[in-house]
Amino acid sequence: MNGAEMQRRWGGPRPWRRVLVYGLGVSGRSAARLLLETGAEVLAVDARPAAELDLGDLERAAGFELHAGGEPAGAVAQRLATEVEAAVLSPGVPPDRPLLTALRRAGRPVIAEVELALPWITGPVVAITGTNGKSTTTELAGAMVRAAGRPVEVCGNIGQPVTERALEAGDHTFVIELSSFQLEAMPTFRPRAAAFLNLAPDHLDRYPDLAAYGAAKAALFANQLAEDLAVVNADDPLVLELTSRVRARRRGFSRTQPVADGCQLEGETVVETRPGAAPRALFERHHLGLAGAHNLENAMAAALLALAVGAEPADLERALDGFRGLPHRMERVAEVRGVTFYDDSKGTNVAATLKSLEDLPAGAVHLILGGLPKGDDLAPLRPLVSAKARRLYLIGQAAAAFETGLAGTAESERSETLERAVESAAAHARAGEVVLLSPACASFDQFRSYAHRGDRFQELVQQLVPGLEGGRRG
Ligand code: UMA
Repeated sequence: MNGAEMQRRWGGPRPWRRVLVYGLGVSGRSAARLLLETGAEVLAVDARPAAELDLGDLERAAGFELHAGGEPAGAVAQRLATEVEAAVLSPGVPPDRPLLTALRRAGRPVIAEVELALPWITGPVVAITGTNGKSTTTELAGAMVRAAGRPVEVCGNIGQPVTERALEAGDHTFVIELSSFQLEAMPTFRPRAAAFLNLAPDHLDRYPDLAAYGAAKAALFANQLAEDLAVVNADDPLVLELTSRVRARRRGFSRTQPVADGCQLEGETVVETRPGAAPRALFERHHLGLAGAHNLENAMAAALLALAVGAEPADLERALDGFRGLPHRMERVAEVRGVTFYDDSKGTNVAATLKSLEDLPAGAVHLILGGLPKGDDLAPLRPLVSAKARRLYLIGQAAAAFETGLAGTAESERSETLERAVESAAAHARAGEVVLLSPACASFDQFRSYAHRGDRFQELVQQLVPGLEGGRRG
């Protein structure tokens, strides 16, 4: 990239010559690579010791200086704070780290990895946030834009750093999943179309309350103008309240009520409504192969986003036909002697577990709950657990809290481990019933991630299959 091109892309006071990259997970490593590409020097900080970091080619890159094993203090911290012109922080790094606070006080920008990527993106940008359903909606919107014949990059919190895709394919349509952590440090982000799917208690270990968490998400719309689009869940009063003053055109989606501008369910058809125009059918519900009311909402939001960047109704149906869902989200693992096993390990908060229970048969669910608590109130679970669950299997650090919080709703046992929970649920479940792992908790007390927990669940279920069918085979 030549100097003029770089200046055009960076704009303003950029490019920076020396930048702090805080956190060297997937986002930090990708941000460091982009910065080195621009000719900047990268001073990188990570709490983990160097031996635990997976730096690859960065380790020997010219202009890369590593400070591993904790945030530097004293003279080194002083040097970093005075030398760097800006900092890029990874989503998992709390923004109040002393070094970052010092930089902000000195007037240096502290930005998210996604913000760093923006000058490289010349194609249309679609963004998705919300407590639950983000990844499914992001994948669906990406599939719909792809079905319309446009080259698409699906990235962000879904697992692929935006800086990586922006460097390689900045002129494609970007469909970006954003967490509240990322949105906290994106001062110039202005998506062409953006969706806020829902808001429920989550990450209350990082935010003081739901209002602060919601406000971080609503920042998605802060820079939009009247010609942009804000897609909101018309059935979620918190989302409506947080977006009541957006400048963009606000379009709603609803499963339960008519909306003036957006889309609604009429019988089995999702219909688009526009002020002053005749309604038009977008897609028939049966094209969506995913179970759950929440997945219909996700598909409605994805449709409104995709329409905003050039998709047509026929593209939406084609994309839905080919969409199989994401791993660990109400993933059907096996059916054995009439018992269906679902892996919903991504159900890491109370609201997600509620959505997953909603469509399951009454009194027939063997529900595996627990893990690392996130501070959610368990009371909202009580009515649906009473209605749907036949038996509860409680695991991890949260087992005792669930036992107390859900007392009297359904028979329960302290299985403690996932292994014992699966074994016991398989023994208790009868034909027509369901075994569901939807823990309403984070996984880090017993697993590396929700994916690790889900993979282990699937392994355990597969081991049980021959046993349930009559006699274990190995
Ligand atoms: N670190 C520090 N100091 C700290 C905290 C972390 O140095 O105080 C270091 C860690 O030692 C580690 C690095 O920072 O080396 C990890 O950074 P990170 O936690 O930001 O993880 P990444 O690997 O960069 O992944 C992040 C997102 N992770 C989080 O938000 C926690 C990924 O979302 C995302 O896919 C990826 O960027 C690409 O955008 C994961 C997630 O759990 C899936 N997201 C949460 C969610 O969906 O609920 C928000």
